[in-house]
Amino acid sequence: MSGAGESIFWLPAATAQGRGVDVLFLALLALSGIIFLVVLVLLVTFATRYRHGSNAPRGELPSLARREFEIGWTAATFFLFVFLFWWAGSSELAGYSPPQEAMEIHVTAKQWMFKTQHPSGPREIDALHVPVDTPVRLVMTSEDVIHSFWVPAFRLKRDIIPGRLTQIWFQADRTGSFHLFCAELCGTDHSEMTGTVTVMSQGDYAEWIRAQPQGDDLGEEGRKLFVSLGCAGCHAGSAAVKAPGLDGIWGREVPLANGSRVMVDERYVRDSILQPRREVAAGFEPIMPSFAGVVSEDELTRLVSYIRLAGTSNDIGGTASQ
Ligand code: HEC
Ligand SMILES: [Cu+2]
Repeated sequence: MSGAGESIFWLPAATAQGRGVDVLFLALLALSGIIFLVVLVLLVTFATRYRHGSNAPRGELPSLARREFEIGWTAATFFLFVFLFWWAGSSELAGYSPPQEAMEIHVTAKQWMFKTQHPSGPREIDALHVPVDTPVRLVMTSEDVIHSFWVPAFRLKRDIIPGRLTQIWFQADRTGSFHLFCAELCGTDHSEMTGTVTVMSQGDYAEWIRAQPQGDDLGEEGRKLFVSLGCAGCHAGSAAVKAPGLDGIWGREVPLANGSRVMVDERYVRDSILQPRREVAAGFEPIMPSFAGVVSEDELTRLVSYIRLAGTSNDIGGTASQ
């Protein structure tokens, strides 16, 4: 909300990605400006030179290689546009591939607030605290309608869609607080759906996290749900029902009954819980009930975290007996 070089015309970018967007924007502006000027000058020149009654020559056009001229400018424009497409496309695509080590924050949007949760548990409403110079991956979903997560200073905007997980990532390189807006008209109080992203030094962030009320982390909350919703009754090693063990499946490819293979990630686990018939694991009966309408988005996030972490903590089999 404050920073060096700020003016009413220009909000300085607080991420490297953001500065890349700025360069692209300025380049497009300059290019359009140049083309506008060239067209304007030619228009005025010709309109004056060939105005009614002027004695400018009006005979045959000079035979100066007209075909080459046409081919030349058409090709030049074509390659210019291909280059612009590549430039904008690659900068946009970079926003889809977060670095492996990125810190993961869960965002759940609803009318009319953003709820965020840190990997170690702390939650915030309409606020997000993150450390500077650290890649942060946002895994987002909505409890009701489409919202959009927009931080102008990061040049970052992505829709948050009910029933789906969307991701973006950023790495802030300046500390400070920055506006967060919902950028998708989502109902009466859409304009009030705002918040603040606070970028802190690494030390301040560690201290901030320590000062938060200590709840369970996402994985632990997920473990409790896994037991209370009855998942463990089928999926635990000791269960009488024949269901696949979920321990360590995260990030692996599993075979499906239809012969294809699928990567176990957020999308797959989510769909397995909500639409178990869609992708049935090979060698198992499709007896898992759908939990659509039973588990909330928040609960899904926790279950997914639990299954992901179970690969490292190795405790899915043990939970049923507890
Ligand atoms: C009635 C027993 C039963 C219950 C209850 C149950 N599941 Fe399942 N689950 C299965 C069976 C059987 C399969 C394998 C067939 C299939 O993919 O539908 C499966 C598949 C899965 C898969 C895909 C695993 C793979 O290897 O492809 C996931 C993830 C999963 N369940 C998670 C859960 C979660 C989370 C819950 C609780 C919210 C749950 N299940 C509740 C029986 C159950
Ligand atoms: Cu909204």
